[in-house]
Amino acid sequence: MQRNLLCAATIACVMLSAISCKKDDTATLPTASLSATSQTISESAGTASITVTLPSTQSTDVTIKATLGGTAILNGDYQLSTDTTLIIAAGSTSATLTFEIFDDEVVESDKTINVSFSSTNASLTNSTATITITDNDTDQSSSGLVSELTWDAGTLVDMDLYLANNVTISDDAVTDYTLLSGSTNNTGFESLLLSNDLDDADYYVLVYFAEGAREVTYTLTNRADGNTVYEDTYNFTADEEGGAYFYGPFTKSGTAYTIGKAANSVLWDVKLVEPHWHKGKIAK
Ligand SMILES: [Ca+2]
Ligand SMILES: [Ca+2]
Ligand SMILES: [Ca+2]
Repeated sequence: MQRNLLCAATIACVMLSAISCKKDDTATLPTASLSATSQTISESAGTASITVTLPSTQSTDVTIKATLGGTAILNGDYQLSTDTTLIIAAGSTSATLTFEIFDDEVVESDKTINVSFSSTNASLTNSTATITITDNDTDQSSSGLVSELTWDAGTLVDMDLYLANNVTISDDAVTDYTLLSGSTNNTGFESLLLSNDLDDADYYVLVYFAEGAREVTYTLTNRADGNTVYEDTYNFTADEEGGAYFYGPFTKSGTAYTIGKAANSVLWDVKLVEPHWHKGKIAK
């Protein structure tokens, strides 16, 4: 009986102690706040940032994790300049999450970066923030056929667009071509104009996989007179780096464009990868 009473008293003490400790832990969590929960910037802004601030310094590091979402494409529309795990070091009161915003030539809708913050050793006055990126590009489709190249989120890749004519295809391989122009952003999406001013002829758009180390799902959108006329995706593997895909022909007649050799023909007639690429006239 005495033993049972002792056990019951011990259990009660442990429970009280646990409750007491829990209360103390909660009470000591510092409260962090965000510098901006909603901001709107232009695509040309260069950078954007969100700072997490504590009201006073702490004796230990405070860790805040940021999780990204939204319609903006990581490493397409923007890239991270800092890690998504923010550490407010002991003795400091703030840490900043910074983004580089890519200023491409693609006409697109406004996009958002949604950031959710969480922490196991701080409480947050606001746990979400949104950065809205407004587009700054002008539709050129009245001047010709516009091809735009975008891709999925993932590690950074560099893909470029080129325009070629005098393309010679033999046994499903490109043996010669003349390069006319190119759009070569190192970061961000690409846009190319097949101008109404060019001679009537057959043209090809080249998607060149310049640099990257992952499979890429890309979308090539061609627009004439503001309408989408072709759109598709393809998985571009890392071992195809340095290769190009020829899409076409785009047969130009005045301001009208016919895509593919005939109705229902496949848009990409030729898939060109190294070493064939170096038979061409591009010096990268
Ligand atoms: Ca732009
Ligand atoms: Ca744009
Ligand atoms: Ca590029």
